[in-house]
Amino acid sequence: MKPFDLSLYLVLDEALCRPRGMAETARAAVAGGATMVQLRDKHAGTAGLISAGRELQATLAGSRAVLIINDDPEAARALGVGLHIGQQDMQPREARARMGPDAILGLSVETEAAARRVDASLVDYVGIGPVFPTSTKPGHMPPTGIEGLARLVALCPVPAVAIGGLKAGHVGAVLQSGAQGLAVVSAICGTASPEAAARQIAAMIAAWRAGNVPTPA
Ligand code: TZP
Ligand code: MG
Repeated sequence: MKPFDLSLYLVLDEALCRPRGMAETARAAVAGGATMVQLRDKHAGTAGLISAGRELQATLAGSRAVLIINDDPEAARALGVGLHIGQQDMQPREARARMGPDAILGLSVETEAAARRVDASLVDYVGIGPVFPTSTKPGHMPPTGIEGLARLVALCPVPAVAIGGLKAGHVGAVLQSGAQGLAVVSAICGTASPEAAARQIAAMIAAWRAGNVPTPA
């Protein structure tokens, strides 16, 4: 088993992290309980991702948070971290061949057809969504809703993290669906306190797992 924990998965958005910056946002979120951090910057290019990734690695050194790069195997390999790909990116087989057997590989899944195609010998986890409409990803696929999320989770042969429009108040419904965690952008990036925002979600996840139904703030 590769060591990763999908409980609270921060996806960084460079613009939403201003003026604090992605590294400080990630540091604060991890201090608050984020377990994974994905560097997702569609405009950065490989050199930009490697440079931002190095800063994140330095900032997160000593924490248990796992770093993942979106859609750039060359940058992920240079950094020695995991890779997340979407349905429009390279095929999982090619991504796995480029990353080697030990790297964490995540795949976005939006539909039942895509869920049925997930190959557990290639992919380590799936990101399912968007669960709800979100302005963070313009032009996204139709939202799954919580029922759709549960259906897709059940179809996927690997652990799932839910994404899209998720806030602290969704923790119970998301975990009830069978997903192992919540991936969020705006619920942490660009909030007044990314640490407090992460801490609130992480506390609700812990409470739900302990059998206490969390109450939305
Ligand atoms: N993939 C599906 S929805 C989404 C991504 C990257 C954006 C989620 O952003 P937010 O702000 O958590 O709704
Ligand atoms: Mg992509």
